[in-house]
Amino acid sequence: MLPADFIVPTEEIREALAAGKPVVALESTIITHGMPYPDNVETARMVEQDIRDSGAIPATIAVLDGKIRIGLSDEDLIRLAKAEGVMKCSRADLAIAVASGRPGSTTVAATMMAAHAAGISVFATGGIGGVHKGAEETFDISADLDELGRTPVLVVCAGAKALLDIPKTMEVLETRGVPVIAYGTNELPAFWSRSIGLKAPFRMDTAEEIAALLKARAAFGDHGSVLITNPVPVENEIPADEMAGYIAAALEDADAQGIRGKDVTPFVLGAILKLTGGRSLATNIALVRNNARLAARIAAASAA
Ligand code: PSU
Ligand code: MN
Repeated sequence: MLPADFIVPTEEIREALAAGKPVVALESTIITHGMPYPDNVETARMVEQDIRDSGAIPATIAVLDGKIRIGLSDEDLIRLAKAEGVMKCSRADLAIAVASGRPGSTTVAATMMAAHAAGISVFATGGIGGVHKGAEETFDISADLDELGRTPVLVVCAGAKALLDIPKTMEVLETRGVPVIAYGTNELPAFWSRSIGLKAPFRMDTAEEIAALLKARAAFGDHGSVLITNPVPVENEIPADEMAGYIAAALEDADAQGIRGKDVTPFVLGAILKLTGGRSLATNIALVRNNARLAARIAAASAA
């Protein structure tokens, strides 16, 4: 648990949580490191509205002025999107951003930590981090996977990005005890693509089924996440065979330029954006909004 004085929810979110109303957490690394300005700000606003339209209250999480903010005003959002030197905060960085006063955006791992500390149990994102290709050499495995194993916040994503080693990512999730549930499909979605030819471990078709699973997990005192993989809408998909070429080129470029560690994901997303002539951004926006709507329905079904 994080110390309460460092966590500052908005009035609306504090009241909603006290009243047991559905709240959905949102990450902010996608704003600062995942999308260019001004698409990032426009997307963040649309995603918040999608959550409201689907019956829940959005809580975008970020670090500003030494506080973990649960819910951002429009001024805060613009400040974060425009700030220089924003820290990409995973578990290891969150307290550093708080203590130093530097602005920080939260990854899936840090958003889960903050959401849990604030009492929020449903979270929507684009794609989770995972085991990078070549991890047997680099040991580059996202802290998102450990966080999913330990923190009881349900995460709705569109799958792991296909720039990762998805079979290895699935193995680590299984080892960490994270149920991976595909929503409305037997296939494992992979972010830009609805299928990469891998079967999902489990399938569920309604928000109510997922809410019932959350109750069952809580009943046996289980402390870890449930990961929902929600396929990108068909009309916004970029098929896996087409993505494979862009991903290979972007990874080669990253390697040639010596990009390592936490810079890899933002660099590769930027390179893919250029290679696809902006099409990957439209896909990214569509899948985040789709995830936000499903997360809101799960939060609402859990609160009912
Ligand atoms: N998906 C996106 N854009 C992003 C990310 C995911 O479309 O910016 C971010 C998420 O915040 C995720 C993080 O938690 O990348 C993973 O980074 P790393 O691999 O360094 O742990
Ligand atoms: Mn990493």
